[in-house]
Amino acid sequence: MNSRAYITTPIYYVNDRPHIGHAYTTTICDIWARATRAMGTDVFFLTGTDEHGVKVEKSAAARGISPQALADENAAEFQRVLATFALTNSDFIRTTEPRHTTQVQAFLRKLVASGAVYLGTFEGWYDEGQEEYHTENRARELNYKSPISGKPLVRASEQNYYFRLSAFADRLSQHYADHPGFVRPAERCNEMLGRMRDGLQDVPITRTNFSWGIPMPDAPGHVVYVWIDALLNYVTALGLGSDDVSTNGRAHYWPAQYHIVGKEILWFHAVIWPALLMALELPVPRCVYAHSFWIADGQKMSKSLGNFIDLPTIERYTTTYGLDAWRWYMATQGPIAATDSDFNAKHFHETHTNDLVNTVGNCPSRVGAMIGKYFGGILPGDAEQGGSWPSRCAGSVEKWERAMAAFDLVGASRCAMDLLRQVDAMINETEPFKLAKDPANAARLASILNQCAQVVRLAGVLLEPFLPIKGRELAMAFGGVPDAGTPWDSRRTYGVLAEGTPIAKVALFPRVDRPIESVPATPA
Ligand code: ME8
Repeated sequence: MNSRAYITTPIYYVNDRPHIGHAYTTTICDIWARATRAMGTDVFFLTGTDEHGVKVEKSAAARGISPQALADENAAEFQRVLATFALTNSDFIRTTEPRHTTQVQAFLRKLVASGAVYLGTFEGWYDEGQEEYHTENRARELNYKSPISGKPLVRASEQNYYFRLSAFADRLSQHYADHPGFVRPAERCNEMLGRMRDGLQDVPITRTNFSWGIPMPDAPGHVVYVWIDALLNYVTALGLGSDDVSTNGRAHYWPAQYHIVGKEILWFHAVIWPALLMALELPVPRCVYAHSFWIADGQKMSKSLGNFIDLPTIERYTTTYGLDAWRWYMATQGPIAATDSDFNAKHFHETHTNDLVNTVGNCPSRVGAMIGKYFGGILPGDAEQGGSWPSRCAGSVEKWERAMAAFDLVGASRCAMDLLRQVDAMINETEPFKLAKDPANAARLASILNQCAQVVRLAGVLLEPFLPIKGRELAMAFGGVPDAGTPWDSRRTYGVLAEGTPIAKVALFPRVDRPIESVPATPA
């Protein structure tokens, strides 16, 4: 892992209220950011809001307010969500901020100057809801309907500025060939390669039919297409590449290690964005990672069905189960791979009970209770020096580190859980409560409980990015929280708890009696 890393979420549209999808992507980025920071990397984690475009203009008009007022209102709502979910983003960018708009204009001037952007006429199949054009082939594949809203694609033509995407076909293919992990998961990469084989057409990047956007420099009446404006957020936030804007000392974070996006916006990130960067002579991101979708009780979530898991619904879960349980469900049961995940109250409840109550909660509580009972809450010494644990733990930690680096959050979570399950197994096999009956076993008992405590502490370190609140409670109970500056090398190692360390009993995850009843969301 590099000494610094940059991870981004998509910037969310302000014409919509935050829902599980936004909370999901931001939460998985947060887990990665926390884990990667813990490993000693300087992480810049960016999220924000996408505030321009005809959809925002229309939603604002429908409410009789200005687009800026709508953007302000909903951007505030998105920022409130970050606070509620304890997300550790380094910055929040809004595309209506001058630091963004002036740099977007500077980038467009460069693109015009280099010939990558030109004025021309375009005709194609347009998805009005998504503000996206499709090629003839793709439109046919889609049955001339929007894959998102199901509404018919319309034939549209405009005189516009175009980005010469076609000129980058070879360089893009070469990049994919040279960097097999550029787009992940592999299923999504193949999908992009397939679509690229259909041919790349130049992309209109300005609009003249509305005004809520960044004015195209030196082209009165043209505003920058919202997608081009939006993609550039990833570099404007770092103050990158523009001569007219003073740098903000963040340029060294580029290129991004991970752009995490939903699969529906992968084309923009995996094809148009790298081509734009090539045109701007900037390095391309290392990995664009596209997760799949949450669906709700077996049904696609959609605005028209009104079944989005919205903030009030999410808050019922965080109030009942706690924020960490929410994060755990997002990270371990979510659509991080190529298939969609069903959000379901019963499944949430079972995951909470099995993983958190019965394992993450129960194991440390057992260990703490026995150290309390047999050693007065003070960690006894271990004459066996950990037995096989130090090497087993080192193996698990390495696996966790590799999984995290690869954005395999599920794999990383399993490494931590496995350690706790192994502790449970050791307790079940060695039966310390029986050993305790005979003083002749005192040394063996001390070793077992010392080893259990060491592993529990270590598992807590590996769990903390997922469960920041409970992870901290666990660390407090098992030896106290190390200084924020404690190097990863010592935190990741078996056996750092010294004999004599106070160990407290903890009850991290109280049982919840029954699942939350699924309340059908009220139609929007
Ligand atoms: O597309 N399951 O913004 P957006 C999981 N502004 N994730 C979901 C989801 C679901 N059911 N629904 C949405 C935009 N998401 C543009 C992006 S980036 C330069 C511009 C998540 O508000 C997922 O990350 O529609 C998806 O890509 C994103 O929300 C779309 O958010």
